[in-house]
Amino acid sequence: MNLLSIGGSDPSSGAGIQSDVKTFTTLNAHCLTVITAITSQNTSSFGMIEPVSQKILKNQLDSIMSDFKIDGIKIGMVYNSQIIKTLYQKLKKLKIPIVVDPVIKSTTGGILIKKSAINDFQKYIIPLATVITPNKFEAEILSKTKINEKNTPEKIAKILQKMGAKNVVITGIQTKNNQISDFIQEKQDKYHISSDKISKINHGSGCNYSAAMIFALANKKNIKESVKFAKEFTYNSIKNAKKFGKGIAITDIQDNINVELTHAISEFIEIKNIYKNIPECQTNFVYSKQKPKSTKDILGISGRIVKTGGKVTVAGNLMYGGSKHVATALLIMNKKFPEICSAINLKYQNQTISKIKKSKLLVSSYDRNQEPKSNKFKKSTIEWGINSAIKNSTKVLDIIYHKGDFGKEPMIIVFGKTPKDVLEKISKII
Ligand code: PXL
Repeated sequence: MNLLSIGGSDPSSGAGIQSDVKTFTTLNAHCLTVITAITSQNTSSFGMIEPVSQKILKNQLDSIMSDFKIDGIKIGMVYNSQIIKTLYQKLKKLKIPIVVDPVIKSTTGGILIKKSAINDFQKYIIPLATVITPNKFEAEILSKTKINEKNTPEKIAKILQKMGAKNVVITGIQTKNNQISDFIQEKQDKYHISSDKISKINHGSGCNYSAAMIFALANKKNIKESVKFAKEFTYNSIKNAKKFGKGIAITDIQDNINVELTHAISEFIEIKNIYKNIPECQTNFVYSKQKPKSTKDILGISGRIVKTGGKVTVAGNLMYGGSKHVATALLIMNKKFPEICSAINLKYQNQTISKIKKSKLLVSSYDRNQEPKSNKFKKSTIEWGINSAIKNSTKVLDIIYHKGDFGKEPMIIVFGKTPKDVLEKISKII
């Protein structure tokens, strides 16, 4: 997948083009870039801005657009009217998702768009937007309206929609009780989405949000799914922010493994009635680095996915070494079938077993009663069990189960190449 980021260069690599290269690369998309301006800035202060010439701006766009099939575009910093008009001319006929991140001011106080260009921004850039992602401050400037009891987020979003944005996401609209909520105005629908807030002044979170958003849209996710994905991605990037320089922290993106597993876990817990598939010993969902040497190379949930009544929640954090049992099962499986890097354990239920048998998935089982006594001191039962279940299999197995033992709960483990692969298999058997 090719995603194009159009915006300014930030030499601190906290925001702008450099940040988007990191985001798209982490998400396994190829990042194309068109630079509109060069800034000088660091984590303490903002220096100067030099917009690029029209000639090189047009040339960059032509080079990229004549070669690549572009799946989505993010527009960030556009400093002046000339840049804005050129972008409009080159992009107006495209039929791919475009996320507009209307950046106005940097955290360190740099003004990223000329005041004289705001009208042209409204006229030419906003109509390009499949989604526009202003924060509260940017939404107020663009709509020339202060958000208050009378002028609700909905009213402001509708003003931006009238200017031509198809969907409007106003971020950080309300923060209370350690929650941060975004307001979303789709064509027909409107709603808030809240999530945990981390109070950490940072450089980069706005760029992370809009870049993750275009990635999700280009992957055919709908607006709500894309907002959720962008929020989750940004939450993690802020949580992981580091003081690389002397000033404020720069958001940091974790490895793919973390991003993919986090996303899959949030999809898993939203499956209807999924609590019925959580065993008494709870569930872990794991994802391994390539060629894991031990469970320390396998990411899992430190406190597992837990069932409380009809609700399912994630307890603890994702940690390498965060799972013992499911990670051990995966480790053994991966030794024989190195492409298998993800696994989850589910409650043993007769109805699940019969669905597994009807599906095309490859399944094997082991009987804990068959474990030789001599083994119990050497290896864990699960290690012995998985080994015996895969011993005679030449094909990659999708599922392994056991029926329990005295005082031991029976269990189903679903394996896959990636967490997404595991989720697809789960959807066939529950
Ligand atoms: O975060 C907005 C942003 C976008 N693009 C560039 C920036 C900044 C903030 O500093 O410098 C180039």
